[in-house]
Amino acid sequence: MTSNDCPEHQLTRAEVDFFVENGYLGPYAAMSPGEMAEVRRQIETDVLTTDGPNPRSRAQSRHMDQPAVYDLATHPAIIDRIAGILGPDLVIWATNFWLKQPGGAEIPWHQDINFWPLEPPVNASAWISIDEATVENSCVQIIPGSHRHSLPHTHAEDDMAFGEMADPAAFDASGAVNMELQPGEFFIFSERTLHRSSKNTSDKRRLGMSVRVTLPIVHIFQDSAPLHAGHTAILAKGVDVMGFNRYAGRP
Ligand SMILES: O=C(O)CCC(=O)C(=O)O
Repeated sequence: MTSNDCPEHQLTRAEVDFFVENGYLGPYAAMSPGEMAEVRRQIETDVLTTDGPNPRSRAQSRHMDQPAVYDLATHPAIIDRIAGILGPDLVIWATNFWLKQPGGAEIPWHQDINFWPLEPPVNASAWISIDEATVENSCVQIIPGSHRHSLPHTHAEDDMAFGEMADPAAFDASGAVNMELQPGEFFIFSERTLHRSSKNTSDKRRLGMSVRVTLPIVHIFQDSAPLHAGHTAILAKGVDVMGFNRYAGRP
């Protein structure tokens, strides 16, 4: 699918400068909380309780088998804004749901690129809130400016959701920002922006989805965690003259 540029989604110079300086942008609304309530219902019935194309995880690559996920990932409010950062030719190479039930474990500070074999390492992610995400139910936090350096990662602690985390000695988290979002809102961040979410100590579920967007010139190696045999990407905008990826349309 190719989305048409909509003037209201075009980034201003000030927004691009903010992203360059801080490594994130937003929040923006892709849809209203009422519209997201309908998408949430489809995700609850068609995605969370069914097997998808990735045999390792129901949470990954559901753009391949679920129209609602494809439509959310390719939403023009998201893709047009990412085009303001990465340019006119965009590849959605992964989608991941982030379901954090009450009691759900801390996701430690990390830079996504530590886990991804993208070459060259270029990616902009959008994290879209499906439930309301607040400090109470463990919204994502980011550290502005942390995208300027690659940081060493080390073993995470046993009670954390990931096996690796950014070395706590290598960064200062005192300027962390809470990305509190209403359902249907999203923010954009780079492949190196440090982010985390705390343990969900509330009694409210927190569900979001990340859309991972790169360029046709980037090789996405097949052992990357979200990928699997038969994985297909989405040419979300523009053209791909490189031919590295397998693409599929709306399922
Ligand atoms: O949802 C979370 O708590 C973590 C999200 C994340 O790590 C990501 O989108 O890369």
